[in-house]
Order: sequence, then structure tokens, then C-alpha cells
Amino acid sequence: MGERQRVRGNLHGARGLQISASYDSSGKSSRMRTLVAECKIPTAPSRYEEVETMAESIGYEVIDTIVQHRKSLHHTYCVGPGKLEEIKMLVVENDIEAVVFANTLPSAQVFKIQRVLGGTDIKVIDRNLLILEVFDKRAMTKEAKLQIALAKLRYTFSWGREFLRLEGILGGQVGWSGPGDYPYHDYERTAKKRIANMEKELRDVYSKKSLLRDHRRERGFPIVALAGYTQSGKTTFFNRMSAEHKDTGLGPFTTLSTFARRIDQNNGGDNFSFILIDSIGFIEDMHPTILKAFNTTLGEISNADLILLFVDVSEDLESVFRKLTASKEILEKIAAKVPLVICANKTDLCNDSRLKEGKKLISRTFEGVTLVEVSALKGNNTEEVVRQAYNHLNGSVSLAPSSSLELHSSP
Ligand SMILES: Nc1nc2c(ncn2[C@@H]2O[C@H](COP(=O)(O)OP(=O)(O)OP(=O)(O)O)[C@@H](O)[C@H]2O)c(=O)[nH]1
Ligand SMILES: [Mg+2]
Repeated sequence: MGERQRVRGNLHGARGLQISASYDSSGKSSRMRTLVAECKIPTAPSRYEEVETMAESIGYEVIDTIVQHRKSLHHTYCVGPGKLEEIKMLVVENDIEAVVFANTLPSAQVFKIQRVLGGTDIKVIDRNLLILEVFDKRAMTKEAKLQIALAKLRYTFSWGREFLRLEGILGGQVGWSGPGDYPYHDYERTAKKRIANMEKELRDVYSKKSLLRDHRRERGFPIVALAGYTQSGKTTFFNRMSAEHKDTGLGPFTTLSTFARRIDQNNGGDNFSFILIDSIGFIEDMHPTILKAFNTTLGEISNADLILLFVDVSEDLESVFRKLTASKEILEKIAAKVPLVICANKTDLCNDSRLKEGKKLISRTFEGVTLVEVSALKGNNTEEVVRQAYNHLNGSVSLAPSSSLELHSSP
């Protein structure tokens, strides 16, 4: 067993997040008292900070965080049994109502952990379910709501059987059909039917959208898509270009649906128009089920004539690198052939040497890419982004597609 570590004290409350606390009639905050737990193994990066930020952004109150370093995940509880007992004590001492694991937990582990910690009185979720909760909270459009409901159903589809088996209700022997199999079969049939219905509803929404896209193309407007890690500043740029007032800065995944606006610009006397598309941000290590649910939203990026990849260059270099890598991996999967301009955003928060370091890192990571320094918030250098888009869309320069860019080592 490896070293154990307790982290906390810094509640990351000063990250500019708008936390949606609600209050009961006595004025007491009704945010759920939460403990974040992580089993950190050498082969995977730590995720607890990101999970704290996500949880706090949708109204959980993170009281404590506990990280255990192990060579491998414990097969039953993710963390070791001794650490789980420690977590249980903290849960009791601090009136904790929810434990959020920064790891991915198989369904059996969720139920087993929950049993140790106090049964159904304690909410136990993993990073993927937290991401789905964030989505749920932010979903405004029918499309986003359907995508999330579908992802949740798919993600938890096998959980019913696991739960019944652990409760001793389901026949455990192969080929034996105990009385508990009936509720499970009912559950399975109903879930499959709901999944099929939702898939059909979503297909209808998508086909309307794709008609709209074809229509735009027929009218000759090129499509420029904003892409990048969540909270990198895409919507801030979109609002500035389109004079819109879409939500920004509410925390990870502020934008979930796709928005498109026609932008009319003048470049050195030449009028030109394009469709600017804003959509969901990226995150590392997105579960395939969740990613699949957003395939079509991400598909808006695949169909673009140009991608503006936003990078928050004001963060520490390690975060910049991790996020660049995650963005590159996703772009390679969904839009390998689409040309790219990188917008090194939030330059207003960087001093000269910090900006130089950040740019060096981007250029080392994405060799040969066109890089524009910009502040979407202040409007600094946004005209250069437009100029680059114009040059590319009018064929005067050809930009490297993301697939031709080599990834290099970390800082
Ligand atoms: N200082 C500074 N802050 C910025 C800049 N651009 C964006 N922000 C802030 O960064 C936060 C995130 O911006 P968003 O535009 O919501 O980011 P996003 O990429 O659309 O995020 P998702 O919708 O979650 O994918 C907001 O609080 C913005 O005000 C910038 O150039 N400078
Ligand atoms: Mg956004």
C-alpha cells in the first residue's frame, strides 16, 4: 500500500465561479455537504481539483478532499478498505451528505462503497456521473436535454442488475432464473424502449439541424467553428463577434448546445461573411458513452471549414499542456482534416514573460500552426483572428490541419 495524503483547506472558492447555492426557510444553505475522494495511481493524472471545481460550480459544498496514493485501484472500493473507513469517519464527523469520487467507479463499487458509508442516506457518485449532473444543470435546449438523458440511461444501464444482485434479489447462478429476475427484465425492457425512443427523437432533431447546415452551405457561407477546452473563452469570443449575450463563465460546460450566427466582416475593404459556431467544450478522459451522446454536437466542428482552437494561456504551464493535449486528441478523432488556427486567449492576464512561455509551449506542442494572441474579454487582437480566418477562407493561405501536427513532450 502506498503513501496516503490528505488535502484540503483551499476550497477553490475564489475561482470566479457562480455557485448556485439555495437556502431553506431558516436561511441555512442547502448546498450538499460533500467530500471529494480520489485513489491516485501512477499511470493516471490526478483529477480531484477538476472534480472539486465541477462540483462547486453546480452547488455542492466541498467540505473536504482526501487523496490516497496506491500502486493500483482497490478492486472492491477503489480506495483501500482502511481509507474507506477513514472516509466514513469524516462523513459522520462532518455531516457529509455526498461523496464524489474523482475516479471512474464501476456500478458494483458505487453500491459497495455506499453500503460501507451508510447506505442510501449517502450519495456516492463518480466523475462521470458528476459530469452528467453538470450537463443536466446546464442543459437548456431540447437537444441537450435528450443527449444527457440518453447518456445517463446508457451509462447506468447495467446498474439495475448489479443493484438487485448485491441486494440478493437477483438469481446469481448462470441459467437460473430466480424471482428477482422478473423486476430486472421489466427494468431492462423499459430502459431499452426508452433508449430507442430517445434515439429516434434525437435523430429527428439532428436531421432538422443538418438541413439547416446544408442550407447555409448552399448560400455559400463558410463555417468557422470554435473549439477548445471548457472555460477557455469560446463563448466570450462568440458573443463579441456576434453581439450576443450567451452565458459565459458559469463553470465547466457552461455551453452545451450548438449556436450559430452569421458574422459579416470587412477585411481591408473586402466584405466577407461566415457562420460562426459555438458548442460544447472539451475535457480530458471523457467516458465513451458520454462522448457518444455528444457526437453530433461535436459533429458541428467536424463539418467546419476552419477551427479556431481556444487555449487559456493564462493558466499554469502544466494545465496548458494537459488541456492542449486533450483538445488535440479530440480534434484528431472528430476533425482531423479541418484546418486550424490556435487562439492563445486571456492574454490580458499574462505578463510578457508568462505569455512568451505559454506561446512557446503551444508552438512546441502544435508545430507549424498559426497562432494568434488574443483577449476575447477585452477584445485585444480579435481583428487578427478575423484576418487569419479571411486569409484562409479566401484561399490566400492554407493552414495545417490538426492531423498533421505532431505532439511533443510536456513542459
Ligand atoms: N481575463 C479574461 N477572461 C476571459 C477571457 N476570455 C474569457 N474569459 C473568462 O473565462 C471564463 C470562461 O469563458 P467562456 O467564454 O464561458 O468559456 P467557454 O470556452 O465558452 O467555456 P464552456 O462553455 O464551458 O466550454 C469567463 O469567466 C470569461 O469571462 C479573456 O480574454 N480574459
Ligand atoms: Mg461556452
